[in-house]
Order: sequence, then structure tokens, then C-alpha cells
Amino acid sequence: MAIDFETYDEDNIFAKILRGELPNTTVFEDDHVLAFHDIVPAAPVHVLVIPKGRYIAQDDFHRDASDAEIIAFWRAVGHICRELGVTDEGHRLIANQGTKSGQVVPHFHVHILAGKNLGPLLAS
Ligand code: DGP
Repeated sequence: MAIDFETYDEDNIFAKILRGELPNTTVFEDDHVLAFHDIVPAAPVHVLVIPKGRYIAQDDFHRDASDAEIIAFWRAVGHICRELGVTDEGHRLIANQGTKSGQVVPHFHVHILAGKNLGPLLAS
């Protein structure tokens, strides 16, 4: 289903996780950021990092978020990779935006993937 980029969906899964209505396995949290294990891991390490603000994808996040939110987000990504122990061995960051990318959840998130040889960038 196409993502509505005009209106943030308050009932998306990550909004429910942020409100505590759905459980998650948290690996990091601060004032601006939450990170938790993906429920359908695509690699031995698969962590999702999300801002706590209401952003649909990377475009509105980087356009509308405050400098403090953006700095906190990307510092957290680096910190989490180090805490997971995947900085030196290698990892991949993915942020899907929109239907052609395969974005399913309309709340901005970055995937951290690691723990095996991740292969070519794209499957096809
Ligand atoms: P994307 O295709 O980029 O929108 O990725 C969404 C990811 O969210 C996908 O890898 C599966 C994950 N996911 C979906 N529902 C849940 C959930 O309820 N809990 C957790 N932890 N992850 C979820």
C-alpha cells in the first residue's frame, strides 16, 4: 500500500511502540531516539533506530526535525553500532523511503544490519 507522505499515521506500528502500546526489545533509548530489535530479522544483527518525533520517512525528518533531533539520531546510530560490536567487523545502514524502496512502516527508521556477510547492495 502506498504511504501517505502528507499525514503522519498515528496508528502505525512504531507510533504504538513509542506510546508503549506494543512491546519491543529496546537496545537504546534517550530523549530523542529509540532503538530495538527488528521482529523479522534479516541478519543475525538487525536493529531499528527511530526518532521519537512524528516523521514519516527520511525526507520530512531531514527537512523538519530540529538540529538537536538530527544530531541525536545520527550520534545514536553510531553509538548503537559500537555497543552492538559491529563497527569494526562491518555493518549496513538502510533507510527506505516510499513504495519502490519497500518501506512498510510510515515512521522514519534506519535499519542496522550486521553479523554475516551482507552480500551485494541490492538483490536484483
Ligand atoms: P521497512 O520495510 O523499511 O518499512 O521496514 C520495517 C521493518 O519493521 C521490517 O523489517 C519489520 C519491522 N517490524 C514490523 N513490525 C514490527 C513490530 O511490531 N516490531 C518490531 N520490532 N519490528 C517490526
